Amino acid sequence: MVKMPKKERALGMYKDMYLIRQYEEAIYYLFLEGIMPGTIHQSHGQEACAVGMIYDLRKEDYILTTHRPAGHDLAKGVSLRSMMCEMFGKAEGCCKGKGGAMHTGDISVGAITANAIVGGNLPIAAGVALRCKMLKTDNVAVCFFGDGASNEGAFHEALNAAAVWKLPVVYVCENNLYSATTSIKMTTAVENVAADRGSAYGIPSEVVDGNDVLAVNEAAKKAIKRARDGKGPTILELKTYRIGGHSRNDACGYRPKEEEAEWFSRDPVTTFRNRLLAEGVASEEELQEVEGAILAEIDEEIEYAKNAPEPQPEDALTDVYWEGGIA
Ligand SMILES: Cc1ncc(C[n+]2csc(CCOP(=O)(O)OP(=O)(O)O)c2C)c(N)n1
Repeated sequence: MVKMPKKERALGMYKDMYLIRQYEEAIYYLFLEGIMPGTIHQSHGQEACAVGMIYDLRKEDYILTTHRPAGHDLAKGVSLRSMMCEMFGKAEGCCKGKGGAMHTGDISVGAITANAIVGGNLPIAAGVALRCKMLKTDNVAVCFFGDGASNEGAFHEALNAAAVWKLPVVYVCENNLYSATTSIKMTTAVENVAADRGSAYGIPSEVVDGNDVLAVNEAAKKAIKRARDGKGPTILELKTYRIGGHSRNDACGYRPKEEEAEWFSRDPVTTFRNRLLAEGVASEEELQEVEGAILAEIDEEIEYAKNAPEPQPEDALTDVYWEGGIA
């Protein structure tokens, strides 16, 4: 078990995980009530992956995420207000209301707009890392993807390029055992879908408990340092589990109940909360105060976003490529 860090750092990690959990819970109910348009792919259950990986990144470092981006984006510092406005399709959304749940991000904090094409962000991450290298910065790119994405051709092409060019990129497979509704047992012959394959490209890898924020953070620090030091890419495979369905319409009938119970007993947010209490890092009252402040902030931003201005019809013609250039 990784040693508990100092109080400020430990509480910082807890706050980030709690914010992600509660943001996604709130969004889920707004969808069910029919108040919010579109769909959502929640990352609840996978908060430790986002927070452990991103906690020590600099603002100038980049993340590249997927159709399940909320946790990564919030952890990287995309503002809650701009995330919430994006979910309501409002002009103040991080993508001006044009992206929705699968396309959040904010380049000003290094969160490259999420890419919902499974595996599509892996070669882009190699390109981002190549740019960091060519400009002689020591910034790094961290690229998240699911176990399903590691069966895409783009995964193999990106890994090969990243290895050959020793790119400053960390590839992070959040292995939640399912690609949408299909069990990994039906799609993949190796046990560690990303890590076992890294060796084919000469990339070092590590398999980590993705529900333990401190374990993820230990592995992240090593991989990020390796990338910053010019030693090339690493693959981390974080074993984790979604709490809910693939998207909001999925009741998860395909998952064995015993499997769910086993993983739910290791919920990353409650496990870390219990450890904070057990090791005397924070009292119950302190944690409730932290949690109350986050819940109040989320409520405030929901009200703000509901009343925020809509994009104008002419805005549909900006931020698009056309034959004359970019509008
Ligand atoms: C190229 C491509 N194929 C199929 C889809 C439809 N699709 C969206 S998410 C998903 C499952 C992806 O599974 P995984 O990579 O394991 O990520 P997870 O959903 O588990 O986070 C699929 C098949 C897509 N978006 N892009």
